Amino acid sequence: MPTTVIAPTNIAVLKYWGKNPLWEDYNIPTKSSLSFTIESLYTITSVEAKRGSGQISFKLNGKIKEKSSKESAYVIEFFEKVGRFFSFVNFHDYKIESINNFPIAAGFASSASGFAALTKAIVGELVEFEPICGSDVRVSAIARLGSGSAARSIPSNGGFVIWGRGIDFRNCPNPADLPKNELERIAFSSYAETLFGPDHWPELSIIYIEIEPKEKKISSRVGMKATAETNPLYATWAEYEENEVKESMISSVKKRRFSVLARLMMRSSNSLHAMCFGAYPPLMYLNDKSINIINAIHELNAKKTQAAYTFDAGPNPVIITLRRYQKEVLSILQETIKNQKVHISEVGKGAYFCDEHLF
Ligand code: 2P0
Repeated sequence: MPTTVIAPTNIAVLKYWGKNPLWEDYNIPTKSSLSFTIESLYTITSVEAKRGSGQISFKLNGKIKEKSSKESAYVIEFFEKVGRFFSFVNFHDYKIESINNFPIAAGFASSASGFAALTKAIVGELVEFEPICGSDVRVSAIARLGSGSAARSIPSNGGFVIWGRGIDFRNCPNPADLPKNELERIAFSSYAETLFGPDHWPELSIIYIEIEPKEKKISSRVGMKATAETNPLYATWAEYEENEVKESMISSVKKRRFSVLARLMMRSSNSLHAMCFGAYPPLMYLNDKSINIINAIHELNAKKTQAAYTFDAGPNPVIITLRRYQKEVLSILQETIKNQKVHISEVGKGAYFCDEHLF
């Protein structure tokens, strides 16, 4: 029988955008990020491991993914990285099946829930992980090797999550120079943890709008590298968010101060897209509908702050509001964007094991 996990996706309000150049292979970020766990967008993954030589079969949303496919390449690369630290992983064959309940790669962080579900299922399936992965901290750092944002979908309590950068990208050792134990210590120093569970702020409501379900042209992985390498303001921005924004945002959530959170998160989203536009050639993930949403929300907030938007590497907005404002926010959104799919969710828990299997 396989091991099956459901992992929700997460939406960052303080964004991850760029890897520590020396630790790029390990997805160690240049800066910390903060996210909410989204209850209703998730991946379900079943994994069965048998003694073998590392053969992987991977089915995604009902279709077998050939070895040459981009999705399989990511999964194979992930196993290779995990196998560097935990060699027993290399001595099994894996049957993997995964289903997402939302569009892939359109800026709704499918790699986050995908790699979180896969990691937790592998850890649950291989008994050798039992003494190693006693807490979510280690599982989160392993998920990070697959995709950075996946680290934030692991903490079981979900809610409002911080993914710490672990080391400062401007002053850190080169992994090539380190003995194995030191390399391991640093590689596992960047992980995500729940700061406040989903019950902390039950009034929060998350609205996401599918304005563009198609796959984005430039992946986050490629886009963040281009931004870090070609935007001369990049390092200053990363340090600014790490040192000047992070604590204020945590405090706004701790005290449930919606207007402060709203301002900080909209500014963080805007500055991410400004960073992208400042890359060369410029990267543009937003489209005219995204801009209309931004304008409509600022207009709505002119009297009283009722909603805040955030955009990942795509044009689809995720809007955070309070339940008492939800009706008005939805009516503004309907007027601005007609005939688009609108979904509403709550902040939820993190990844968990499930008894219903996909095969
Ligand atoms: C985030 N995004 O914080 C940011 C905001 C997109 C924009 O995390 O290369 O797919 O696999 O580590 O995790 C998307 O980046 O990138 C992302 P990899 P990932 O949610």
